[in-house]
Amino acid sequence: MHVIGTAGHVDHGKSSLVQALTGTNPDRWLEEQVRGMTLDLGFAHLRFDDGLEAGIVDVPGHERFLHNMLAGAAGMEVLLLVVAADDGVMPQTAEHLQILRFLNVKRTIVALTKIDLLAPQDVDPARLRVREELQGTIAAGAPIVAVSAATGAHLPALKEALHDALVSLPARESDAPAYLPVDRVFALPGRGTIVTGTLMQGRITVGDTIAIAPPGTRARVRSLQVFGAAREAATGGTRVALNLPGVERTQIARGAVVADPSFTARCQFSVRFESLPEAQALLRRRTPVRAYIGSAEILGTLVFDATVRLLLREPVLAFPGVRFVVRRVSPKTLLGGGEIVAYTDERTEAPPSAHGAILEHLVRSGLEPQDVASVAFAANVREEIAQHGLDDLVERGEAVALAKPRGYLDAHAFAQFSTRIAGELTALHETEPWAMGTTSLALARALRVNEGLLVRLLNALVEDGRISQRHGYFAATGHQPKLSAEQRAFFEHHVPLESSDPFRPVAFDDVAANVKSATIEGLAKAFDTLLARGVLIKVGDALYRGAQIERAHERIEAFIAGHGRMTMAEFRDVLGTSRKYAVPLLEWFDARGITVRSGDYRMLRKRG
Ligand SMILES: Nc1nc2c(ncn2[C@@H]2O[C@H](COP(=O)(O)OP(=O)(O)OP(=O)(O)O)[C@@H](O)[C@H]2O)c(=O)[nH]1
Ligand SMILES: [Mg+2]
Repeated sequence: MHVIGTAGHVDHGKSSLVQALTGTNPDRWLEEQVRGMTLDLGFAHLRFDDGLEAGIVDVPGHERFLHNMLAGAAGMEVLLLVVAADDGVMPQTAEHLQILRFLNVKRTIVALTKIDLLAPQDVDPARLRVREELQGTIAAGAPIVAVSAATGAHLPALKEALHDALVSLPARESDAPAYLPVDRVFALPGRGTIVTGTLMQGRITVGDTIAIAPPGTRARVRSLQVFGAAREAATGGTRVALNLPGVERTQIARGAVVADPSFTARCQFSVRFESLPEAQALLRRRTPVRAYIGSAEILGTLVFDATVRLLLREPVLAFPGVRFVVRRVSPKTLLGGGEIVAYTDERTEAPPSAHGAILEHLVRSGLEPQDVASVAFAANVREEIAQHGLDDLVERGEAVALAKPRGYLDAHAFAQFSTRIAGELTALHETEPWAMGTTSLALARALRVNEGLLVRLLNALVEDGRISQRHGYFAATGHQPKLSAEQRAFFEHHVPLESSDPFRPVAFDDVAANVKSATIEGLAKAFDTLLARGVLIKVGDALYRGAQIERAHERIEAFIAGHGRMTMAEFRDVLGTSRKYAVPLLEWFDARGITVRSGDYRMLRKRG
């Protein structure tokens, strides 16, 4: 059997179409029916005249409920993409398609619905437009059936298209071990806990012992239903309800997996990962993510080394070939998806309990770095065990180590903080493009955090390459200060280059006074930027342009190369300047390790 899944923009008519096709309203919650909007996954059963059957998973279109759509998306093999004829392809139509390209969809049928709202002659143009808008997606080239759930027009044609798609699918593997991501859990009086989900592969028979993870327990299947009817067994591709007595309703939730007991839950996987082109700029060597695997949403880190690894905060029961999707932690931008290739942890169970206690302590501490002693105390373990656990968590990308003094933070708190910092810096660069960035003190004030702590956090961000630090200023990575036209004109005027006297500087104090009295916006910061970047250089009381210093440097090197050494008088003559400027300038070169003094002479400092 196979599962059909709906997808499409909010209000485009997905649930209405499922009801029209099956007679079941997939909006099973009262709130959904009152609001006329799908909030959570809905389920229905499609029966064909020839006895063929399929399960339908209906998803919410509203972007706020995308996590629910994701919980149902992995089970879909036939996609019923619903596009309202009066609206066309909209943002969530596109987003759903992007998600599904990473998962298990093998056939797509497009329902161009609500055609009763269009004049008959407008239906074909609408179909052409949608065909064009779907170019480059997994729905490109899919059959487009124009229908109306309201009038029932062409529903038989849609049903036939779905039938064709279903029968053309390869059969699911039933020899494989059972794997069923749980999407619904409820309890029935006198029966106990019932879980439902799409059996992705394998076979489950009444009486089987199955593993449930989390919580990592086992249970016996007391009874089993398919489409509301009791069965002895179910095979891959079937929507199944399992009665699991002895398992508390509260022990198990959507996201859990019911599977063959030979499987164990793991935290670390090597993966094949494909990023969405527009998400590439958001990926770092270690990128905190929300991973969607089966019906679960789990926080973790995507690590790009020689291979790509997915390190999860909680163990998940998955195995090579299982597909996944990842989103950013916040905002929840879709990043990409892929397939699990192998396990990379030898751990067969959840991480040692100390890890959990350590991480919990870090999570509770938020942005307050914790030292080993306080972690050991909180987790009630010896310090060396705490240290070992912390090192492991850092390696797995779940904790971040800060220096001076050594301290540890929860990686997700740190990631959120780094998003805040990046936002603050970007806003700052927009309002003051001429500034190098900002100081830790100014940032601490803006963010209302303690400066000492902030500096440690900033240093960790710099080390990660998430922000940059130059000359005491913090800036977004890649920020290049740019002066305004007025600022540039000011410095052209006040620090002139005279061709008749190319090494003549201006008095630093004069320029500083003019900067102060001028009314040009941001001038003082622009001045700082020019000094920090060496466009202007202060030597003693004098202010030079960087280009002048560079040329002076060249002349010194050329002279000493020819003469072996150079006196102060020679230096003055070479530059055609006066002693007043020559002395501080040569001392400046001494201080930078370009020249070295020996008695009355300067030589070039030997390199290396
Ligand atoms: N005229 C007309 N209205 C329709 C048709 N199909 C659905 N509608 C109306 O469109 C609105 C949205 O329909 P739903 O089926 O709830 O849409 P949905 O895609 O399931 O919405 P979400 O699940 O919230 O994303 C409702 O008011 C329906 O009555 C149709 O074929 N013709
Ligand atoms: Mg709906």
